[in-house]
Amino acid sequence: MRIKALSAALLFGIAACGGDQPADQPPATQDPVEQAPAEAADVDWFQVDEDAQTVTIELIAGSTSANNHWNYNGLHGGAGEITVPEGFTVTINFSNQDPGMAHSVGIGEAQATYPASYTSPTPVFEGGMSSNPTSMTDSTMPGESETITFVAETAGEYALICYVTGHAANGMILPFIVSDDGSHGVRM
Ligand SMILES: [Cu+2]
Repeated sequence: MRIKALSAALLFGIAACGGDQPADQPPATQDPVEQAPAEAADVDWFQVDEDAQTVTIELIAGSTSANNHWNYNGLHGGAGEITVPEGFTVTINFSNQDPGMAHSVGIGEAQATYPASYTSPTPVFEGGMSSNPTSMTDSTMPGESETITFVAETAGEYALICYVTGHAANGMILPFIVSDDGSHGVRM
């Protein structure tokens, strides 16, 4: 009795040649758009006194026309970042240079998105909010200024927030970090 071995058949594949195939296909995976990391900036509106443990910030709402004037020192939409050391006393000299719109400022928790309106916001640090911050007619009006002072008591990620209806949701916030290692500065 013989066992017949089967030989494998050799198959020839014939590749179809379409001819209308685009020459340059997009790559299967694309690198994410790289955002330039924020860099330490030497700005004249941020001053630290290490001995006195104080920070003084000159903050101008509507300093430029960016974002329909709804910006702080030209920054909006999460751009820029202020860092102050935990325990330092922070004074914000706030003024409104928007030609036609009320603005305010208060220190609140950082959020991925900000609500369209606020009813009675409270600052995370006592004293860290301008007067009547939600009012379109009685917050810090064009040409007005106001100074607020608070102690940055607890390290964490916060934001300076404009509480006038619609402003924070439309980007009128400025990231604000309280560091636990003494670091401070502005990145943008
Ligand atoms: Cu505003």
